[in-house]
Amino acid sequence: MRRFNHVIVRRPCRALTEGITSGLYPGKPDYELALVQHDSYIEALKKCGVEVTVLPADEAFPDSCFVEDPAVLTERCAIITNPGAASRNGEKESIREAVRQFYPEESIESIISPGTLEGGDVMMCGAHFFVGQSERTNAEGIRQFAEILKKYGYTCSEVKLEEVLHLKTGVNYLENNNLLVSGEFIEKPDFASFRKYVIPEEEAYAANCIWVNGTVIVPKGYPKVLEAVAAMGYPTLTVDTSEFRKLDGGLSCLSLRFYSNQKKA
Ligand code: CIR
Repeated sequence: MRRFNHVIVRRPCRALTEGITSGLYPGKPDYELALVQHDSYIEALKKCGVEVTVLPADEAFPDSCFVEDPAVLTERCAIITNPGAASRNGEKESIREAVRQFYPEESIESIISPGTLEGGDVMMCGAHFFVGQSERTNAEGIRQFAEILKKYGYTCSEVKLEEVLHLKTGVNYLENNNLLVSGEFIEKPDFASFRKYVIPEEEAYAANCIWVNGTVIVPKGYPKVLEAVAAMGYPTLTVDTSEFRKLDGGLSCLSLRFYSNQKKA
């Protein structure tokens, strides 16, 4: 895996308290605490050796700090998605502006209606991408996504979701063939060839860890997952994401992690 050199994040907005939630983790996010946690998240990313671009808060979109969903950034192209959640669909416009700084215009692609797709449903494993068909990502979105990926020499396969919000809510790739799996993904044949660590049910939220340049960032408060990831040989960092969890958001949702040598001034 090539190292990531850039990360894009967006500051949480005050309207965060009105973000979409399944209610699985009850309570309204505390905006001030969310800002403190977001600062810690940025610090952890910087420790992993990436340059972090911090986009300003966007009050028009309560969930806009979850930048992973309106774009998928690869080494060869950027794909602006078409979020399936109506209140989030407009996030794609401002993320496109941010992405322009890092990708030439001809390699910025888009998913268009009636196709929908959210980045949380996309898991990159080398040159192969798993895509979840979910309430946010539909079959037409996946068809368009696969066609775009093919153009750039990537492959893609679909995973049907039954229970969780996004694919990466329940399964995450840590490179070196290591996969964290929980719930509905434990037995899926799609992931049979990976070395799997099965997340204990009571720590299901921590299935959403992120690999950043060899280090794995684990959400704070999940000792079994932390121990397991360390036992796999990874240096670890922890970040408290309690306020984002109330909106079903995890570590991956809060950033776009990618390689680009194109940064414009
Ligand atoms: C939403 O429901 O869209 C947000 N409240 C949470 C988004 C989480 N994003 C992700 O898993 N990639």
